Amino acid sequence: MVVCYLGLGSNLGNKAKNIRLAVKKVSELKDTEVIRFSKVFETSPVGGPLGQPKYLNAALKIRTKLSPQILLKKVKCIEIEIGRRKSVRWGPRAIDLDILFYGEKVINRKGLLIPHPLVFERKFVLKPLSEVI
Ligand code: A4P
Ligand code: MG
Repeated sequence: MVVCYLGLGSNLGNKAKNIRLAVKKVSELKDTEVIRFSKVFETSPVGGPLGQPKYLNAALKIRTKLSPQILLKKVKCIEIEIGRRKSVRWGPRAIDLDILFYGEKVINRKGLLIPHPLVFERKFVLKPLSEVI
């Protein structure tokens, strides 16, 4: 089992419900358990198109036997199940699920960067993360 941290963000639709549903779906993943869940914070959008709605952000501490690639695939599936559609970079989304850390692994591949880029610069990631670490 590896300890991982996930970042969650939503700024479309029923944001609180989207976050709750994402947590439930992560907890139902095979060989994975949720250890801690942060409070949900309302945050102002950083980057992306002007005038996009405020976000709700949260973080999860999980333990998993899934490899980083499989975990990425699973969280991308959860995003689609919750109604995420293709949008502009950093644009509004029903749910965004990012793998912030995967144990102590550093991964630098096309399609998978761990630690997640900009983690250390973004208050909307660090605040919830600090509650579950
Ligand atoms: N990808 C690479 N590494 C990872 C990883 N560690 N975890 C790839 C998850 N995905 C990873 O992501 C694009 C591609 O990144 C994926 O196909 C995956 O293979 P995406 O989620 O489809 O697109 P995105 O979210 O628009 O891009 P990105 O770069 O993940 O953006 P961020 O960093 O997630 O920022 N303001 C507030 N207040 N709150 C927010 O939550 N979020 C963003 C998006 C901008 N502003 C925000 C917030
Ligand atoms: Mg993302």
